[in-house]
Amino acid sequence: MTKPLPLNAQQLQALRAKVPAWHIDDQGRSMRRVFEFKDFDQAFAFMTQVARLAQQQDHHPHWTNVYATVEVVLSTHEVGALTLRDQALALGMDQVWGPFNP
Ligand code: H2B
Repeated sequence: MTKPLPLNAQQLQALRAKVPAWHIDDQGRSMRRVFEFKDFDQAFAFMTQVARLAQQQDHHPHWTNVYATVEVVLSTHEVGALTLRDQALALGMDQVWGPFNP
């Protein structure tokens, strides 16, 4: 796979509009979202679905799970910045989240 490009300022603005629930750092290096579930079972079911998506996209989240909370940080390690790969994974995660939203 060819090396992806960091998102430029205009692309970062567009990304903010597409995924308003995510916090994007000022330098555009990473984006973060905390997902809160009903219980551990729901949190883990979400992670299982996202894990499959990440494998399909060959792009993987940095995440932690504590009981019903999943904290996610996305960044493209290869370039040390946000790229379209992070955008695609964030959009996918927001979609997976839909039915879990209490
Ligand atoms: N995930 C993330 N978040 N950043 C990467 O740079 C990355 C990845 N690289 N998943 C991928 C896998 C790379 O190792 C493979 C070979 O494409």
